[in-house]
Amino acid sequence: MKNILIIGSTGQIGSELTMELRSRYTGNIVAGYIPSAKPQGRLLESGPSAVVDVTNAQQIAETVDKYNIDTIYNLAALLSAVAESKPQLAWTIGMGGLFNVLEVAREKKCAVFTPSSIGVFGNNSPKNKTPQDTIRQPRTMYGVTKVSGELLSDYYFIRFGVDTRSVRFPGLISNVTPPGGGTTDYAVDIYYSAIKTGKFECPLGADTYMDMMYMPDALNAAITLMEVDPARLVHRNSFNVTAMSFCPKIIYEAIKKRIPDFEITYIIDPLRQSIADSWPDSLDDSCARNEWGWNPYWDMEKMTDDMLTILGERHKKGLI
Ligand code: AKB
Repeated sequence: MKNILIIGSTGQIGSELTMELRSRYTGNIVAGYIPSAKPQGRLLESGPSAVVDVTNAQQIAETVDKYNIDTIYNLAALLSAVAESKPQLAWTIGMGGLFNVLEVAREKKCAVFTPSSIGVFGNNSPKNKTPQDTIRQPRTMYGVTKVSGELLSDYYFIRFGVDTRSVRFPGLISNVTPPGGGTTDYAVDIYYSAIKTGKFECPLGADTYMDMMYMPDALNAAITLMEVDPARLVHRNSFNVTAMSFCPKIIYEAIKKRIPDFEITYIIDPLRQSIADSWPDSLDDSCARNEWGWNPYWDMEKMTDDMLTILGERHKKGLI
């Protein structure tokens, strides 16, 4: 049995991770949310939920006490592009929020998972097969909060023994809750556009490579890492993980094989393009593979079949 609090449970990762945790564990799997993003439907009905704003340490502590929480998944964050338009808020949520979570975890002896990102890397990092331990000098507020978050999480482990663990997620692709304000979002939007209109305006150049992952693998990564025997971990905050690397041209061609009339035009968004250009083309995730058995199931072809099938069915029913 486990008692888990998910902060940011209605977001892109949270909405699926909460359901996955509820399917795997008995105990209180509490969906933490802010009042403007209340859980709906199955997320609301299948387990307890509570207002938990990550910037409010008292709310976190009270919920941890009430449900006897042993593990916190801290998913609250602004994604990379939107963080550039609201850098102060990105810091308040990303770092202020993490500090609150770590302090509560220290006092109440919880384990903590906080997603990091390929955004920790920058123009000075090796571009291909970017290693686990290398230069992390991002020039975005998102990247600054993620690097600082990794350091702070390691500090809480070394100094206070808080069981902090994390992965550097690449772009996440899902057919459930859409992302908002990320640089990799095009790789989700392209599937919706293919199904809904047969046309896509791509905000990134055709040859812009980045790492990506299908959501079921991402959920598995987070849960597997939190389950593994800590004696196996050399690293903690944070592990490179990846499942595939592609550029807009390649994903367009994969969709066009299945929808021959699909069209793409490139209308570059300079902010997203400059962020994408500063991120790795591909990651080396061998430390995650060796230390806790990371091994993704979904590649681009399987994911494309699944995305188009699921979105196609939902479109026929008028749901998207
Ligand atoms: C973003 O694009 O901001 C995120 C990420 C890769 O961290 N999806």
